[in-house]
Amino acid sequence: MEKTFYITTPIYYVNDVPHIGHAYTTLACDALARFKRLDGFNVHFLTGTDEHGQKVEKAAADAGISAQDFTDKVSQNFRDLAVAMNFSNDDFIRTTEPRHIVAAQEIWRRLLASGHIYLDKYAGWYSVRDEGFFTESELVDGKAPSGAPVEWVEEASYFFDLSKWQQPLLDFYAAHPDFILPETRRNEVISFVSGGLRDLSVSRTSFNWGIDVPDDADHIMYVWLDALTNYITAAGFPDITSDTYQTRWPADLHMVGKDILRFHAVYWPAFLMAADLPLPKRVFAHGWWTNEGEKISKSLGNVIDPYVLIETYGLDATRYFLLREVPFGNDGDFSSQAMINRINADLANDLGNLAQRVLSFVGKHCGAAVPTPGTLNATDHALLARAESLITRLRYHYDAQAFHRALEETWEVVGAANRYVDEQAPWSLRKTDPERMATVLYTLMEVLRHLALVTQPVMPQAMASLLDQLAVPASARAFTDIGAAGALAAGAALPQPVGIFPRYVAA
Ligand code: ME8
Repeated sequence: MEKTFYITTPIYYVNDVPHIGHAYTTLACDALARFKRLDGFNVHFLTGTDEHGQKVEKAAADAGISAQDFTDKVSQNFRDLAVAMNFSNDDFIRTTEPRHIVAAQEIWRRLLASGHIYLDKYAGWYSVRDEGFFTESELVDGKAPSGAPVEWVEEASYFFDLSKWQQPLLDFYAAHPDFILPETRRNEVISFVSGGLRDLSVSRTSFNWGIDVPDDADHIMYVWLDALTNYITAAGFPDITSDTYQTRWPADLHMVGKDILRFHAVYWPAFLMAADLPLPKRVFAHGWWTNEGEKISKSLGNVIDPYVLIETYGLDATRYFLLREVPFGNDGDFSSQAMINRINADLANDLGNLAQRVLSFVGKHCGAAVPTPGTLNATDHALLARAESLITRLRYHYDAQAFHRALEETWEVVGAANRYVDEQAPWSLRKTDPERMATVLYTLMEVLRHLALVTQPVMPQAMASLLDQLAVPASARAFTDIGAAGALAAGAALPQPVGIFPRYVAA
């Protein structure tokens, strides 16, 4: 049977310009999507924009244009970011698209028909920034827990009977211990749900920018019910008998920031259960970045612009840093010093230098062709075996979204290869034992090939360049080429080597 993998990012609010936080979430998904493709999965990687709601309506009004024109314009910023970051998403969904409006209205009809939605009146606090409802007791100093201002709302509203889903949700979490990760976040959700759930207001009447509630023109759908549904829209819902839906849904992974875990791990599964649809397999909540120790915010003016990072440090170095520096799931602090340290130590020094030394030596002294190895000794075999077996460990780490661990283990092999070069000193074997020199260099090139193959998901361009320099054909860069299957052919001509990771020198 074909192996499939459906992975999603949150859909981003279009009122914001894309910043490091958005880039980070999508980057993590991109690395995982690329890993799975290389590992033979049929991957569907979805991202997009969340375009309805009061927040976007306000932003459009402030910009003095219609909400539709506004969203058309700013949604493009997120597509542009995907190109700049070299994201490999297969689809980009906008909640204003007809396919999504059809899906959102259909899930509404299902919830209504099954008796889980009823008409009443809402009176309570609303935070436009969070697009969330709060009770008096949830407020902190008169604000939402996120610090966002709240306003009093009283209006006719449809409600979803969330209170009835407490036990089914708790049962589901218990039966699927990996549904919410990391574990600390899972515990937070369980304790929140255990505290009891209130029915949720799922329609609004006091503004217009949203999807119409079917058969009741006075109401628009609550933006989170609309937005969460994007994940099944892109899987082909409501055509649930289609091959597309059958192969994609349920999703393998919803990647989100910790700020929106409750929507994904409580509301969304409850909506799906009520609509009699399967639940996604996992929701992973990653942490938040701060900037040089400070919370990132527009008002502080310290928002990190991904374009500036790419321009300053290079795309692949930026991608590497974001996934290597912070244990995935934890909060992390961005500092330019930490970035420079990573670039100069891990990339320029450890991997870059290793590749450069080996390739330029082979270029000069082995006729710019893959050397013909003699018999490999135990040391050679041991190093090669480490490089070849990395994939088993990396599968495990990628499946746990532990990107930092995957990179850490890969760099342990980089370290072992550097020690091997120093010990074997191929440069001094040139005169004394050229056959042994060829064997050592061949072993090193094979190790570099493996390092490049498994690091492609994080640094696709740099690793493509390294594989080009090793004369690995484009058709031999999947994980099935690990080991003897894709071994370098002795005698193959090599191109002129070029550095892959320049040292960062402050301007
Ligand atoms: O919440 N560090 O959209 P949004 C890390 N439209 N990640 C960050 C971050 C930071 N400092 N700031 C933002 C929404 N993020 C809804 C989602 S899904 C059906 C609807 C990331 O534009 C993180 O992934 O506010 C967070 O969850 C997301 O941006 C919020 O994006």
